[in-house]
Amino acid sequence: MRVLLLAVLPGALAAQEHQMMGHGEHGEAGGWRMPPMDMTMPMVPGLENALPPVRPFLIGDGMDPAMFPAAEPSRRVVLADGDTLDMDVSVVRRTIGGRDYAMLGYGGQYPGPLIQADRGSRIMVRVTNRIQLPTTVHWHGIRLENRFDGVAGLTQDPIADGETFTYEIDVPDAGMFWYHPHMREDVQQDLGLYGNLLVMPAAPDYYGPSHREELLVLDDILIDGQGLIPWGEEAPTHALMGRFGTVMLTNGVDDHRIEARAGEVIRFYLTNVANTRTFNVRFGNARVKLIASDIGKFERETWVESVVIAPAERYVVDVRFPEAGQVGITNTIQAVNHFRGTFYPHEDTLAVVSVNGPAVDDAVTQAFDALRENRDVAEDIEPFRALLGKPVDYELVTTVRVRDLPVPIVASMEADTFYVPPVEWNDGMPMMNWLSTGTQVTWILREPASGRENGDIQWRFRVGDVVKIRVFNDPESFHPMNHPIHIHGQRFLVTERDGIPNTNLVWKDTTILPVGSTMDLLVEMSNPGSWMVHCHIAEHLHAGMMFVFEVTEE
Ligand SMILES: [Cu+2]
Repeated sequence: MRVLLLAVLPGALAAQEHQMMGHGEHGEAGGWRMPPMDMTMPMVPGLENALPPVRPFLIGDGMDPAMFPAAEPSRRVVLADGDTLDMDVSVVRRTIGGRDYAMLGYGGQYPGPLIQADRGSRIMVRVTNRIQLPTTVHWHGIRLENRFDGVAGLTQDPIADGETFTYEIDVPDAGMFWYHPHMREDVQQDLGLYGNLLVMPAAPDYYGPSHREELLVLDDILIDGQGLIPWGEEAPTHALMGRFGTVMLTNGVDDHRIEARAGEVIRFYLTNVANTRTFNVRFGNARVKLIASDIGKFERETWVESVVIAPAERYVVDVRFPEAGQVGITNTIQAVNHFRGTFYPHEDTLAVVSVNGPAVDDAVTQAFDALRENRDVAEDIEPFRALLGKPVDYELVTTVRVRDLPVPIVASMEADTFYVPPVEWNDGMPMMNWLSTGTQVTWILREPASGRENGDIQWRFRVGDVVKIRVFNDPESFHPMNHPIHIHGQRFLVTERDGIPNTNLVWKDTTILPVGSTMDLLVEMSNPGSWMVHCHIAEHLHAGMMFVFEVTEE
């Protein structure tokens, strides 16, 4: 297979690597510029002048970013039962790496306002659209009333420029949730439309003790020396692997800093809002305790080396910083070079923690050493315990189909499947990925039993049904990739992966399916309506990877 790969790379690799730096001539053709590429990744011959077959799109195109108001850092808004928040969607100026960009913001903030509400309350968010793109807001992971789920064309009409839509949001579960558009997420979410919704538990000791809380909203953005790389107007670019960024953003900035004291226990709420990047988050030499995920706590706390967080997932960890000094919060991965078939260690800094004195050593510091068993979670799961081993009700397979891709891409990709990693931690083939659009690539959720795919899948359930769904990520497909699978409006348990039962359960709304892997999801159909199942890689979603199921009242 390597032979075929080299056959489409005539000439010495070394010679090609010298072509890597200047792709300026691409700037003319309709505003497309080739995304930056790593020096170790050669250009594929035959693609030197290729462009994505869609029009390039930038927000506020041609306008000086100075025309737009500067976005402000996210602020916390505490809403009591019945309160309403007014939040507009607008073009804002953001400064990243010392450069100004026209981007989008909720309430003029980056990320959008941190909305805090008590579990069991109902809050209203009145969204006014002040951008030319139609939009909606999806309340990710919240088991709310279907008509407020924010899915354009399914639960509501798009909110047009100048229009307002009021979301009434019931929050039945404690945890960290988030909100984002459910229209062209690959563009709108990437441009900054995301924020957290923190639902506070009733019990004061729901979590163990900590000194304080920090949010880590993880994102990346694709920028070169000239600015933002345009998005595809009619369909997403980067449809094969999703749009990986070149600059890491934590809470919307590329230089996030946190002050801490030695011995301090900080509770970190992690949310991955990136289009496609899965992060492997490490906290240097600090000890990390895994507490909770999407919809509440784990059955028991565990010590972890790192946290793997796929797009749209949330994790909650307690971290104790042992001593004074600088600690990097990093994305520590095994990157892949698809041309060489090689893996190499890579680290991105997501934030820097400055740990200073005087040291803290109080009851909270001491309590950190203990791991809690969460009896409340075990009791909540108890009614489902007998169903964990039930037979599979429905099966899905993930695969991909391509048409009209340039021949060099197809040839390289076919060669490439020889060393495809279970998780694509980085973009190991930036040019081919960029050139593949949603017009050429169809990502598929296929139901083998019916032969139906994506929107043709027809599932109907009743409230109270508990359904086991097996999902298999076919490694033999043209270009397999990991998929974060998201189910709207319900909660599920991952009962097993690759035949190994999960012994520390947690309620989820999104979970990652690596290449070649099989996972079983036990879904509680608790919420009536029309709900989506989809891959949360924004480009995969807009390359077809979704369907709708119905849940009806008794
Ligand atoms: Cu996907």
